[in-house]
Amino acid sequence: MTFKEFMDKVAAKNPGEPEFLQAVKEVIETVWDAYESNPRFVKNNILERIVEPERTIIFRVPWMDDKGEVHVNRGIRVQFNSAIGPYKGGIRFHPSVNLSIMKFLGFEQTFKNSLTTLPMGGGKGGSDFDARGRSDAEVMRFCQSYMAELYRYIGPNTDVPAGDIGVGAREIGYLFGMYKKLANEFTGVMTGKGRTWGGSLIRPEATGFGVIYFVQEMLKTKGQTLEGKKVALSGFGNVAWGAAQKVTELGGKVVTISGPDGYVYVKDGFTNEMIDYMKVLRSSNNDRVKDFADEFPSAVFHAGKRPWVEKVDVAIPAATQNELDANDAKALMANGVPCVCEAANMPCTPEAMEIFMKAKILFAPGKAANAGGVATSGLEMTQNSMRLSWSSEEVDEKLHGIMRNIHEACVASGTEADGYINYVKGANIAGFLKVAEAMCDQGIV
Ligand code: NDP
Ligand code: 2IT
Repeated sequence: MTFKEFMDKVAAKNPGEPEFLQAVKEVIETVWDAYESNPRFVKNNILERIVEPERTIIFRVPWMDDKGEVHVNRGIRVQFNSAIGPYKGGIRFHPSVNLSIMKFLGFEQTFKNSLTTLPMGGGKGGSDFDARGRSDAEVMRFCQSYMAELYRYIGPNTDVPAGDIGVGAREIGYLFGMYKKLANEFTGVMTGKGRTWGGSLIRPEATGFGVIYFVQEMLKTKGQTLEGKKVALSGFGNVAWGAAQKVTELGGKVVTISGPDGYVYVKDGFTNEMIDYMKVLRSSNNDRVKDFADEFPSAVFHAGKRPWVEKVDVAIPAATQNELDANDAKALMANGVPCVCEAANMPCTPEAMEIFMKAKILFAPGKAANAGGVATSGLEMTQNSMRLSWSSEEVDEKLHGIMRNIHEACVASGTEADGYINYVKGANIAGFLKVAEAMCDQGIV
């Protein structure tokens, strides 16, 4: 079979799933040669098996609002691959959630988790629930209804969900509480838990910290550091917040964050007070970064625009999939950007990625750079199993080590003849090989 024939087959089997097909194409294209040259993989038909989720659960989530009106949302959990460990991956609550998005995320998660070197398979879940304007009690009832169905399919050795867009500490609390009640078991079935009930220190910051540790390694390949560098972030959520903290701590300057209404620019870099305010903004269930500019006079608000028009040293998309397109990439390149690192999952469109990689600038994919979040979830699972908790320093040190290892794995599998580090290829090959070998070892299941 040629690569085109393979993709045509996957497209015919998964109609109306553009994000899933985009993710499959990117991964399979880069591992194609490694696959074809391995007779064991071919004999076991690993490629066709690896793009098919092991199980997909779709369920009704009915709930009542504060006025007594009944609403129905759709719940999804894609248990994508359990070759190297229990399914592991976040839950996303956002009105845009659909099967295509869940499948792309579960697919990506499989390779990301493999890169962490921890024993975790890939999964993802979510719902099209929109928390905007909803009271705390409404969010709680929704989470309880969601878990009332999901609890049958998960468990500490089966599937361990965590947070993602729209699912933070509050939602994890409500989801975990309902699981505990239904299963009559206090166990590490979710990660991102509160500190007093089994959560790991550093987990809230881990994704953002990990991204910046990865950026440090990328810059090191050019003999550079983050000191004095201007960094553009998009989004204003959990990941952007963690990244902003670490950039600032390392002497870099965060100059932008963004929301659906536009972006804000702070010429001299975010202060710690501004970084703290990002959390306030996120937990307000309000998606306007204009409020940030109203709060801080030194922040300039640009309505309806994305931050990629600014001249920066490092661009870090940290909001959502396909948020940085070819025009944005051209704008960044016109300003001579030397480094782009994905913090969100698949934030750059394929056209944007091509522009960066053709120009041979430093470019890292989300599945490598944002793996620190799930890696720290893996560390939370370990602590839960051992029934003890590590200090912040211990967790941070392990996280840092994992991010350095992922960088090394990308260099080892992705360095091209002219010395250019193709991080996309490196991450995909390193992540794929381990899962494919495990699938071969375990027979046709
Ligand atoms: P948050 O919910 O904390 O923040 C998400 C941000 O993205 C918000 O600014 C949100 O604004 C924006 N956003 C979400 N969906 C859309 C959309 N369809 N269009 C435009 N903007 C959107 O989520 P996180 O910070 O946790 O997640 C950010 C990214 O990082 C996601 O891609 C996620 O998958 C990825 N990620 C998260 C990890 C984690 O540990 N949390 C780990 C690894 C990756 P609004 O909702 O108001 O539209
Ligand atoms: O995309 C991701 O890696 C996450 N949302 C984190 C998943 C996890 O299980 O911690």
